This record gives sequence, C-alpha cells and structure tokens, in this order.
Amino acid sequence: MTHCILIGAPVDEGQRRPGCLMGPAAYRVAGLPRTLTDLGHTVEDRGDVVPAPGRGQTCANAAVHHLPETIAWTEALAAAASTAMPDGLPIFMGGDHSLSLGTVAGVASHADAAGRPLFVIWLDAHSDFHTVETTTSGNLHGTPMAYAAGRAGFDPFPPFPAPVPGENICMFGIRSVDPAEHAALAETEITVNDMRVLDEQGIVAPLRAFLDRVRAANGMLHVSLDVDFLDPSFAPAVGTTVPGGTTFREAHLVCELLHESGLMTSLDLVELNPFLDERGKTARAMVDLVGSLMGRKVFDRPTRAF
Ligand code: 5AB
Ligand code: MN
Ligand code: MN
Ligand code: MN
Repeated sequence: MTHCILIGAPVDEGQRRPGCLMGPAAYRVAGLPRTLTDLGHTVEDRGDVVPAPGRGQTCANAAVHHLPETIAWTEALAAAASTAMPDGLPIFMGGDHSLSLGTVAGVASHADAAGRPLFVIWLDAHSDFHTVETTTSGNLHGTPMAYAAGRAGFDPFPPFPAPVPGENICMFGIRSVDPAEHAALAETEITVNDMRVLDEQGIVAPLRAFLDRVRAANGMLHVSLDVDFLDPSFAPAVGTTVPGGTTFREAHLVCELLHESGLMTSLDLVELNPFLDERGKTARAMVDLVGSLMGRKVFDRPTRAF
C-alpha cells in the first residue's frame, strides 16, 4: 500500500498547442483517484499548483517564449515536489513537459537531503535535452532533461539543486532528437534506448539492466512519462505526435516491470492535451498505465529476482 499524492500541474506555456492545462482535470475525470484506491492505495489530492506571477526575466534566444511564466512554474512545482516527497509518492498530473523542470528539481533536492542518489527514467519520443540557448522551437517542454542533468545554458532559471549524473539517467522510446540535442547527449553518460534498441533487444533487458543499477545504489527513481512515448494510434491526445511509438502492450510491460521493481518514488504524467483527444481514450490509456505502474496485474506471479 502506497500513499499517493496527486498534484495537478496545469502547465501550458512550454509549447504552442493550448490544452495541456486541462490535463489534471482529465485525469480526475478519467478515474485516476479511483484506480489507485481500487488497488488498495490511499490517495490525497492536493489540488492544482498555482504559480506566482512571472517576473519579466529575458534571455538571448529570441525564439524562447513564456520564459518568466515557466520559471515561476519551476519554482512553484519544485516546492510542491520537495514538500510532498517525505509524505508519500507524488504523482504530478500535467501539463506539458516543462513541468518537469520543477518536479525533478524538487525531487532532486529531497534525494540530496536524504543522502540517496536520484535516478531518472525518461519515457518519451524526444530526448528533451535542449537548453534555453539551443532550442530552435523556443518551446521549453523540450528542455527539462538537460536542466536536470545540470547542462549549462539555463541562466535565467534557478541553478538546478543537485544535478542528476548522466549514468543515473535512462531514456526509452526515443525517436526524435534535434542536432543540438544529439551533439550534447554524445558528451554524456546518459543511456539512450532509442527505438532501434527496443526493436532489436525488446524492452525488458535494457529496463532490467537500468533497474538493477538503481537497486544496487539504493537509489530513488523518478519516472517521467510523456504521452508521446506511446504510439499515436492509441494515444492521439498530444501536440507532438511521432509515429512508431511503443505499443499498448510494451507500455504496460514497462509499467508492470517498474511496479515489480518497487523502486519508483515519484511520477510525472505529461503532455496529455485533452482538447486533442478522441472521447477521452488517451486520458483513459494513461490512467490504465498508472494502474499497471501501481500494481494492477492479471495474475500474481512470483516476483522475479532482478
Ligand atoms: B516533449 C523538439 N525537439 O525542441 C523541440 O514533447 C520537440 O516534451 C520537443 O518531449 C518535444 O521543439 C518536447 C522538436
Ligand atoms: Mn517530453
Ligand atoms: Mn515528447
Ligand atoms: Mn510533446
């Protein structure tokens, strides 16, 4: 039994297709709280975070939009995350992926204070490894992984509290990486499991290898699940669809293995844009995946030795 803390993060400013701000409401309507209580967990809904007004910060990259608002979200969500961590398992209901600038910062400062290493698993079509300086779209939802890794180029933002070492970061589902991200990733120890890796090796072996490392280090594990990790055929409600995503079955398997590991300590659900959904099917698919992440299974089977 886990104490789940729902935190709404109706962030829409990190991209240009309005609608992600409806995400937290869609998760509640699609039955996220009930799914968790049915699995025997306790649920505390802390409502939606409200950021302070933006303070007018600027940067040299003219493409960047909504910088002050995004910094305000980052500060508010980092505070909400570090406050929630000692109380249970925070589930951040987004909101576009720029919300992870804040959630991972809050989780990282908690892990640092607890003296435990933080690991991050990034389930996404994209590597989100731009900085404020390198993004050409100007959409800051393409930057949170770089911020958490401590990349330079985030000047107007507060310094990331305890950068996550590259060897503690693992990406899955990757199939869209911009040239500047590619060059920067090559300088890191980050494990990038792109679709080629998943096609050749399947999803189980690379995931188990990473989870083994988390366990051996007594690490905390933040899971960031971007809707576009999933194939758009069953999860269309996302602004940046990329064909060739994970299947329904692969995605559930990832979630089941993550549950079985017992390692997850915080979770982001990001990029759901209910305005683009088809009768709630993407919201329901995401809630279903959270069910698998939190222990739903068809049959109990003996826990495997990881
Ligand atoms: B998402 C792109 N790399 O920077 C950019 O959905 C896409 O949070 C970013 O993963 C996608 O605009 C951000 C082309
Ligand atoms: Mn993303
Ligand atoms: Mn993405
Ligand atoms: Mn997206």
